[in-house]
Amino acid sequence: MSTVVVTGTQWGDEGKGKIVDYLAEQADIVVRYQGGSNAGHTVSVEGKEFKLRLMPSGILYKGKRCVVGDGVVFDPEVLLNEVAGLKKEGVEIADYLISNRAQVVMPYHRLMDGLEEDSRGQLKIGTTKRGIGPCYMDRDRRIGIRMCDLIDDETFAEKLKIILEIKNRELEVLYNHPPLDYEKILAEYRGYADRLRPFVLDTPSYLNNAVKNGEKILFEGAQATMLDIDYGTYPYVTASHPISGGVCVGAGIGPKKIDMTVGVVKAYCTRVGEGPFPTEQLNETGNQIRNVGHEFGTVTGRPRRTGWLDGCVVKYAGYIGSLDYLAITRLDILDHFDEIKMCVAYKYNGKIIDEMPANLRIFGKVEPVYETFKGWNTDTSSIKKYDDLPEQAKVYLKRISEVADVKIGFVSVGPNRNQTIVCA
Ligand code: 2SA
Ligand code: GDP
Ligand code: MG
Repeated sequence: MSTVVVTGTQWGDEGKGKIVDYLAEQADIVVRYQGGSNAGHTVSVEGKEFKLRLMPSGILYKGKRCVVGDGVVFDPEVLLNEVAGLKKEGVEIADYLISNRAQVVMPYHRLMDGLEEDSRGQLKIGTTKRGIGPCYMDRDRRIGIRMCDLIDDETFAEKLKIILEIKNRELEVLYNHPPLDYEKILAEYRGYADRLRPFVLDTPSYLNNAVKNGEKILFEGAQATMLDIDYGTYPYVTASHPISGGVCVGAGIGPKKIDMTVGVVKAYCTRVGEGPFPTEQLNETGNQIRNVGHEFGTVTGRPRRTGWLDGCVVKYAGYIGSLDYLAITRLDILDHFDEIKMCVAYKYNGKIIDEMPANLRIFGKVEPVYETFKGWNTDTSSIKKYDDLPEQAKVYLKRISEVADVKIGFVSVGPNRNQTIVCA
């Protein structure tokens, strides 16, 4: 397979970073195609933990090329700090490339993300406040600044002048906020431009040539299907397309060039931020999952909401993303539960419903229909073969695959590379 896409099937934090890192050994190039520094992808290598935000998770192997694609909203300060941090940890940074079409996250995006969140009342989303939504919004208003603008001194100075006037007006009228200083932002971002210029190029042409030459490319999704701007639990979603289709628009690769799609499924379910979550457990079980699984936001440190696996969500992600395989992660976190539940259908007004409700008032009221599984009460974290997993764990995994109607490709039983079972 020369092109593989890895996406999240739930509400994020399924362990995409771990699976991408595992698969990256076979890849030549690893590409991020959407989102930005809202992502927190944790990768453990030889006991050391790396938290990646903008840099693709292939960076921890020597010699892999990493690409930040067109669909990413790119915060230069975050990436430069990330590179410095990785170098400090002794990671040898090979090639990394940034699309000349990627939108740049500006200080007013981060500022407005926070101001808007605080003024939205019941429509508060619980964003990461990294400027993601405001940056995509400016792209769509066609007042965004792209990397090709940033590295062109004259264009950048002109665009920033006009756009900052608009932004300062909005800051004053909407939030009674004092204006941001043009010269200060210009100087700061010119500094980033000088450091990043050598890495900026036309990544669609680079990637399409790589496909033609038979190189192996791994596309790394951030966030997940249920946070997709169109297919997720709108409006409690992020502002991009984390689904596999997002690769086409976010990396400039046509659908015919995608060979394989892998959806990452956490063996239970979590969500950060607001919005409905039918299988949420606001009880001792939920606390137990959070405590055993250390479920806290990688970027913001927020406690994650926790609950049982929602098979309806995984099934939905399966067809929205044309998934070939599931990678089921964090099975080991369920090792010591006497009883495990999985939602296999939704009931609304007493009737089973087949579709994922678009209307959040309905989605907020669906009743999960649960199947109950006996726990396996066995440590799975050092198991290397599917056949060696406890029988009860296999019953649970088989049922996930049946409900989702997608084959299982991988089972992960710990954060490290060698805690990955290949099934297909
Ligand atoms: P945003 O900042 O505009 O993308 O927020 C919109 C919604 O998307 C959710 N979102 C996430 N959900 C899970 N994990 C994410 N990354 C971090 C992590 C989050 C953190 O790895 O833990 O540290 O809190 C992520 N990024 C965005 C967000 O919660 C909103 O619901
Ligand atoms: P991502 O955003 O989807 O990459 O996921 P996060 O990095 O935010 O959260 C997943 C966490 O689970 C990280 O700390 C990973 O190191 C860890 N992880 C991944 N797979 C496994 C697994 O199978 N078992 C355990 N115990 N931890 C895992
Ligand atoms: Mg994460």
